[in-house]
Amino acid sequence: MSTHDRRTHLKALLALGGTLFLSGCDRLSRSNWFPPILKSADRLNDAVQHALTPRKAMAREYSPEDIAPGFRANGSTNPKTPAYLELVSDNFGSYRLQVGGLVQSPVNLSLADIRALPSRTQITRHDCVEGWSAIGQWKGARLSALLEKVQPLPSARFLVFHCADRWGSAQTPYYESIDMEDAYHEQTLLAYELNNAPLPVANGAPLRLRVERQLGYKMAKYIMAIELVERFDHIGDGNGGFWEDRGYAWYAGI
Ligand SMILES: Nc1nc2c(c(=O)[nH]1)N[C@H]1C(S)=C(S)[C@@H](COP(=O)(O)O)O[C@H]1N2
Ligand SMILES: [Mo]
Repeated sequence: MSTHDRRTHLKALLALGGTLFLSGCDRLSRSNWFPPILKSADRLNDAVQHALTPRKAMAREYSPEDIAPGFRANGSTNPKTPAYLELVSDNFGSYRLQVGGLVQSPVNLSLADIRALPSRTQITRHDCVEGWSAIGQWKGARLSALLEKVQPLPSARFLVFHCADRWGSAQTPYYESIDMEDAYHEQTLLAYELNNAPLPVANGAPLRLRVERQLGYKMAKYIMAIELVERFDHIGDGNGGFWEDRGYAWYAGI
């Protein structure tokens, strides 16, 4: 598509989106169309990106021959906090994933519990905003299966992932968030295996998010807790993630 065609196409889609929004208001929750916190131009771009790429579409999957020989690690590669080192020392036997916030039934799951949830295996390409990509095979629990277990309340709009690693001298916690649409996507996983082996520490052991329609920084590693929230302006600096608090887009669609 030429730039001109793309613009025309986009305008048509936005007009259509507007009409659907007005007429579909009662049927669809508002968040299906716009993130509820429309506080910057970024949010408008998110809506535009939604219009251009249907969010339910599947990310491309690859074949075993495409798998990169060594999957690169980036960002934190070992949280090294006393609590995390203790988990590593007993091979994550005492690890518990806390899931709470706006849910009917909060849970506390061991890795065995998580492995017992319906799973999915997929070979996908990871794209980092810093300009590298790597293809890997991920196995993990479907996030939708976990949501069925905890029963989100109607007010829940986002999932916030709280991670074990801390950044810089201020020891700022890494965190990320996604909306319900991405959370229920078929390829969205809580991954515990990379290339047929337990997830290495460098890649986020024991559990990391795969949200395949977005860039690498959304894929929280070292997940310790998942909090369902209606808004995230009280968490960190209020932009929905560690890198978002440093200027990156909240919706990092690819
Ligand atoms: N907890 C945590 N998650 C994180 C990061 C991090 O530093 N800490 N880095 C992000 C970035 S920028 C990328 S590209 C991927 C890297 O995943 P990998 O180490 O498996 O390559 O993890 C993302 N998730
Ligand atoms: Mo990244």
